[in-house]
Amino acid sequence: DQDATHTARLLGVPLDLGANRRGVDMGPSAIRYADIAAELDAAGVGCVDDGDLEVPRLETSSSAPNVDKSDAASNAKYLDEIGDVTATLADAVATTIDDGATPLVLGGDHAIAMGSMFGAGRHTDDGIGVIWFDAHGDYNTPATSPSGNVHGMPLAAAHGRGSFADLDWTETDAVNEENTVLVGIRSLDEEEQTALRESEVTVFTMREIDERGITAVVEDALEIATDGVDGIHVSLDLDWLDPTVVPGVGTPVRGGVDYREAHAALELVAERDREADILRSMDVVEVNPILDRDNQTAEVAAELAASAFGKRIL
Ligand code: 6HN
Ligand code: MN
Ligand code: MN
Ligand code: MN
Repeated sequence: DQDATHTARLLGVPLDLGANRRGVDMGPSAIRYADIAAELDAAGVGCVDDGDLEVPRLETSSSAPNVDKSDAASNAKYLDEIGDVTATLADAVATTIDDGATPLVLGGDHAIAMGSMFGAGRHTDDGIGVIWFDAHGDYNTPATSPSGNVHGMPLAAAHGRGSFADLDWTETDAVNEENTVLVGIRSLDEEEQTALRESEVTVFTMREIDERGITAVVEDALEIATDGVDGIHVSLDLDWLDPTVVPGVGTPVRGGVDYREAHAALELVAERDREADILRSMDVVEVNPILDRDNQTAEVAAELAASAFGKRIL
């Protein structure tokens, strides 16, 4: 008997303007094809599919990337277009939560997490915590990013860092820095490292997982993320896992968690949610079907989302 209490609402965001490799725009289709609805159903979770958000496409977009390397503040490709998508997604996520359901946002590149977090943070008294499962920190700002790709910046945007504080579409009050936890990190740019060190963010690198094991680390992450907040947003970048398990990601980094560790982590999220109803929203991002083999990365994405929403073996 499954006792999950959520209704999941699937929201596809086929955005790829935040990444340097094409293909993640097909992520929502691939995850649906991997039968995420059936996975959630097996978890006893009601699932409504709200379809895909309309997003600007590179092919039909008249605008250039808008990148100006000489001006630190505008070193972010397609930031205006991504800002529009972010604002639309934030509204959709906030409305879904107000309706009593739990948004499960399917990416798309990781830039979309800005919309998820801004929406999840609305209408809260004490703000939200975030658990960020990723190989990367995604803590660059336009001024620090070596690539100019916005998918390397969403968490810094949520904390209102750098020039993100000045943009009218960012909502930076509700995502609490001290309740933000990165798990499984193994690739940080130099200035990203400095920013994280000086922040109140907790970073559990792969080293902590090696030393203490995934369950101890995720228990700690949950403790920190849920402390005094109205709920948490869980952001799952598929490149968190080892590339041997998930070939279909655009920015693979060796030495990630394996399939069982990933499941254990997301099952712990579900367990804590059963105890204390902490899960406010989730996104699953960076699935790139062009680089995938037999849709296995999308299948892993669907399975891990179901685990987070309460799928149990017994
Ligand atoms: N992701 N730190 C690199 C950058 O370009 O800023 C990589 C970012 C990867 C982002 O995987 O979501
Ligand atoms: Mn990543
Ligand atoms: Mn990421
Ligand atoms: Mn719950």
